[in-house]
Amino acid sequence: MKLVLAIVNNDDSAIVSSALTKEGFFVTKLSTTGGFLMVGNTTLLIGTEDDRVGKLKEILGEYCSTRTKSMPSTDAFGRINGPQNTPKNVVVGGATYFVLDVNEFGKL
Ligand code: 2BA
Repeated sequence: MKLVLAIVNNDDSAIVSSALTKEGFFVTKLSTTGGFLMVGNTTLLIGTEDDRVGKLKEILGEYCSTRTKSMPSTDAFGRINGPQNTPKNVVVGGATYFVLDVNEFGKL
């Protein structure tokens, strides 16, 4: 069994969660914040069988699109990011995911 952590854009989280549950995946949504842009995103926790990870990634790819976001003027520690008044953009997502081995899974 695997635990997939998928960090997705807030705007995609509802549609991707519905698509996952419709395909029989069990999903937990966490409200999270990216450390770089310091804006909200959504982390999905999905426990699933090894042979379903491919299908899961397919759904993430289908429903999570990339976006260009403006960089904040200061970083997570309040330091100034480059010269002031110089707008910088970064490409964010689709989905960033981690696949972890699960030692034990249960429901009591
Ligand atoms: P943020 O940390 O807010 O990062 C937003 C975007 O800013 C990133 O998009 C990337 O394009 C850029 N970025 C982040 N850190 C950077 C750095 N140290 N130097 C230069 N550019 C940087 P994504 O890579 O698509 O990441 C989207 C969100 O996924 C991130 O939001 C973070 O919440 C999460 N994430 C991405 N990689 C991660 C990792 N290795 N570990 C934990 N969380 C990660």
